[in-house]
Amino acid sequence: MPGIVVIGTQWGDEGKGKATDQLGDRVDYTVRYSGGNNAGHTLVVNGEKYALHLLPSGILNPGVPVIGNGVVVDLGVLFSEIDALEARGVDTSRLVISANAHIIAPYHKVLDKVTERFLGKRKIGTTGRGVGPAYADKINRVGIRIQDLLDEQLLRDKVEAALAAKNQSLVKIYNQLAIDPGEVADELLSYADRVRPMVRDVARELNDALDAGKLVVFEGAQAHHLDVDHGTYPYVTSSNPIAAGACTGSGVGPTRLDRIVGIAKAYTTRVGEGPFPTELLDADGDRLRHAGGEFGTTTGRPRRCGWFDPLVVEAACTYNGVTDVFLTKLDILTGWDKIPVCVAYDVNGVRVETYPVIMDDIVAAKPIYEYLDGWSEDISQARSFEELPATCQAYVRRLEELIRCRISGIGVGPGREQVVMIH
Ligand code: 2SA
Ligand code: GDP
Ligand code: MG
Repeated sequence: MPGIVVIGTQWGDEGKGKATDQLGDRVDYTVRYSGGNNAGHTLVVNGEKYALHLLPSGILNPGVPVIGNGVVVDLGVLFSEIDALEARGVDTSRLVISANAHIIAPYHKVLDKVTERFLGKRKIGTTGRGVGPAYADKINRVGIRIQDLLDEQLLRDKVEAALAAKNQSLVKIYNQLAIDPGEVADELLSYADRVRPMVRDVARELNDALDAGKLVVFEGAQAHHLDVDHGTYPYVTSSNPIAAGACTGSGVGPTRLDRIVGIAKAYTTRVGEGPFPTELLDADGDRLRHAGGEFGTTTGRPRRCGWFDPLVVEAACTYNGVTDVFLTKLDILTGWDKIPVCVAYDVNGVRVETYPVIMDDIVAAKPIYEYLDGWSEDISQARSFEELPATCQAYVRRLEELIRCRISGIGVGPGREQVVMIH
């Protein structure tokens, strides 16, 4: 089983970081392949909490942490994250970065904020980290790549070219001051000496590792329904967090992927704008938010909360070829008398049993619920499926039927050891 991908099956924050970390010491490489420091992956190891934004969760394990070409890198964030981990005694010296990864430049952060403001009520609710504008430049072929840091004149020319048109719109459309290309280039170049030893041909290194039978884990950020191609467009992130993104974002072919683990939270959350059929705007939503600590790991924004939506998760499992699902935060559902689970949508009077492709239908979808029995016992100490209360087991089995995919593991708490594996 050398190539494993871990992806989110909902709208993010399912617990991908913990699930990746869980694969543990046997992992040789952990690869981030999409997104940037918009991600927030929280891990609790020996009671210590680590919130990672850009670095792969494997940084806490002995293997090699990798930033693939599909990631956009804010160099300031990269080094402050490295320095903060080093200060806590974590060895980050094995980190490698693809020469082809793109850089989030200071002007991308400015553009992210002003374009959101400009959109007004149509805003996306981005994290404001410059991620969308950096990917836009990549696709527009005016991006700055990690390898450009190795050639000062090339970097200066590219920054100047990238800023020419942007300064026009910053001044004329967004009423902002023009940005000085020389200052931007100086700032980026100030990181060059620290970056140089980490720069690699990541695609070659990963393929060699897979040839040698090493275990490579591709750690998704965000989730299927935030994917720019398959998510609730335009309320998505500007990259491909789906499993196929592991290939484009790191340089391995689809035949190298042996297992696709879909991470699903036992209820649903979303942060940012966009449709969310099972969202609870009442006291039940508040109860889930507070029980689950549902606040953005990166921005601190309260996450929108709702009941488990199997239509959402089934679509993600199907379109990603998910082999098995890891169900997280089941412990958070302890204490409800009845737990609603959505079995279909009412879309303008029509019963719909699979996730719709037309955005208007997703917006119009009203959940039709089935009510499962809850449980009151503390399950956080359970380590086998049989130790879970009968109604809790029945909840898991019913979700498995509805998402049409095997559940292979369950999270019963934030700690590394708080898992129940199902064989
Ligand atoms: P962006 O910044 O361009 O990627 O925003 C576009 C949309 O993608 C959503 N998005 C996220 N959704 C959930 N979690 C994310 N990471 C952080 C976390 C979020 C936070 O772990 O909690 O702290 O707010 C994440 N990153 C991007 C975003 O909300 C927009 O809907
Ligand atoms: P990610 O972006 O998918 O990695 O998820 P986040 O780290 O943003 O959010 C998941 C949160 O849930 C983190 O605070 C984790 O520590 C926590 N978590 C993960 N799995 C479990 C679990 O099974 N139970 C509980 N109670 N917390 C969990
Ligand atoms: Mg997160």
